[in-house]
Order: sequence, then structure tokens, then C-alpha cells
Amino acid sequence: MKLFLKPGACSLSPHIVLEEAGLKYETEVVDLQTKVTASGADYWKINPKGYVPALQLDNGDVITEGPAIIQYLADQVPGKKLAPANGTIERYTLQGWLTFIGTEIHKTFSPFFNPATPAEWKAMCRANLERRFGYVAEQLAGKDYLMGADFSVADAYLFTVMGWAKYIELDLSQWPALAAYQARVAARPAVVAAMKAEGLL
Ligand SMILES: N[C@@H](CCC(=O)N[C@@H](CS)C(=O)NCC(=O)O)C(=O)O
Repeated sequence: MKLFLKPGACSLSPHIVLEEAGLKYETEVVDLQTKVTASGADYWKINPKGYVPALQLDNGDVITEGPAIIQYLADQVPGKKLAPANGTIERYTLQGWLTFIGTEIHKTFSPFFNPATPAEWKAMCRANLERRFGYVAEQLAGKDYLMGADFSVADAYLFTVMGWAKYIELDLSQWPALAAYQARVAARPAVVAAMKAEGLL
């Protein structure tokens, strides 16, 4: 399978999960301005939404949307416990986290990367991010990972979006539980491998 990515973007999350899963995969970088991939393919034809990530399976099927991709990957390797079993209450808890990270954190960072965003909107987004990170810090009290003792795909996603705080000078160390969590996830060999592969370390 092949993961289409942009270094440092939200596609880092499935990249980390691929490493955690130990699955065989390749990657291809997408130029998000031109929508052309490193091998010269028209990315619009691979993902008509034009954004990363997209996961192309060996049979040609393409899965889009980060939370769907990482759950697909987790389900390929149930023994790795990257997601609770489908149908359990824990799986819905995980999906709650993925939705929260996607809609309340990921997409609240996005306006900062658009030069046309008015300052007032950025200020509102910053205040929301601070509220959301405060909530996550509370939830992490006494836990190593979002779902408890085990690393899950939600941690790959949260770690990825937390990494953008530095671009907007949002100091995560104001929440010691978050800073400790970030260091814990960053130390995982799979995370180091994915970040190195993307030139982030
Ligand atoms: N809903 C999508 C959002 C993906 C997304 O925001 N991707 C960004 C990078 S983090 C992107 O490729 N933006 C370029 C564009 O929209 O043209 C998902 O969760 O996978």
C-alpha cells in the first residue's frame, strides 16, 4: 500500500500508525500547491478532495480521511491493539477522540496556515485551542495515553496536531500533562522512524 503525504502535515498520523503496525508500505509526497505527486501523477485523480492523506491499497482502492485511514490500519493488525475491537464501547470512545481531534483541534489550527485569515478569527481560534488543550490535559491526568495504558491511533493523530502549536507560538508546557505526553509519544521508535522519514528530525 502507498500513503500519499506532505511532510509534517496531518498525514504524519497515518505514517506513524503504519510504523506502529509494522505493515509493508511506501510513501509518495504530494505538492499541495500544484496537486502533482513526486512521481508526476495528478493527485486530483487519486484523491478528488485534493488533500492529504490518502492511502492507496494494493488492489487500487483508495481510502481518504485520516481517522478512517488509521482505523483501517489498526484493524489490519488487531494483535497490536492500536484500536479497541469494533462494536465495543471502547471503540466508540476512540472514535469520539478522533472526531474531537479532527474537528476541535486539527481544523482549528487550519486558519493559521492561511495567509488570508483575519487576525480576529485567529484570536478566536487560539482561544478555542487553549480551551481544547486544557480539556485534553485534564483527560490525560493519571494516564499514559488517551485511551489509558495503551498507545492507540488517537495518540498518533493528537501527537501530529499538537506538533503544530510551535508554529503559532502556543506554549504547550503551560499544561505539564500535555508536555509529558508529547515527550512520551515522541520517544516511541515508530514515531521517531516516521518523523525521520519525513525529514522532521
Ligand atoms: N478531513 C481531512 C482533512 C485533511 C487536511 O486538512 N489535509 C491538509 C494537510 S493537514 C491538506 O492537505 N491541505 C491542502 C488542501 O486542502 O488543499 C482529513 O482528516 O484527512
